[in-house]
Amino acid sequence: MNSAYLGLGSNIYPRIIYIYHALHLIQKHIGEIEKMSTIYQTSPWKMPENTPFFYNLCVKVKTHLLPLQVLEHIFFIEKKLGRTKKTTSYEKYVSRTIDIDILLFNNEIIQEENLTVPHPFLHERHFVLLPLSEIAGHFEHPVLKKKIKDLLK
Ligand code: PH2
Ligand code: MG
Ligand code: MG
Repeated sequence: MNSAYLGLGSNIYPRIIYIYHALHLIQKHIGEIEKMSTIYQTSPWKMPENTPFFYNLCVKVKTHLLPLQVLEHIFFIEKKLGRTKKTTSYEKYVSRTIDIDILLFNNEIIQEENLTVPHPFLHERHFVLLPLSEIAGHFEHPVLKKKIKDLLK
């Protein structure tokens, strides 16, 4: 059994509805949600002025799936919840109904064409570290070799 830590974010209204819908689909298609953080309202990070505020949270999911299979289900869920535009490297971030990111997958370090785990910006983002520290504070970041709660400081 694998442990996947996922980060969720929404900044298109009704944000809470998109988040609950996503949680339901994660349970149905990826696996049991074992832990869930507080849902925080956060200011948009590296996005244009006047971008609506986000709701962000993190969950721990128990899954039999492999990382790339989890990613496939995430794409399916994001699409089902009306996510239209994916950010690409040459674009700025855009508002979204739902974004689900794989933050950590067991202790694994993964470098695939379309998937990097741990998430490459995890340690830079307060909106990820704050909820993640609630459910994985003592988890050691497999690359940086520091606990999540210490990365938050
Ligand atoms: N996601 C981004 C870029 N900026 N800012 C906040 N507050 N929350 C997010 O989830 C977020 C962001 C790219 O995925
Ligand atoms: Mg994201
Ligand atoms: Mg994403």
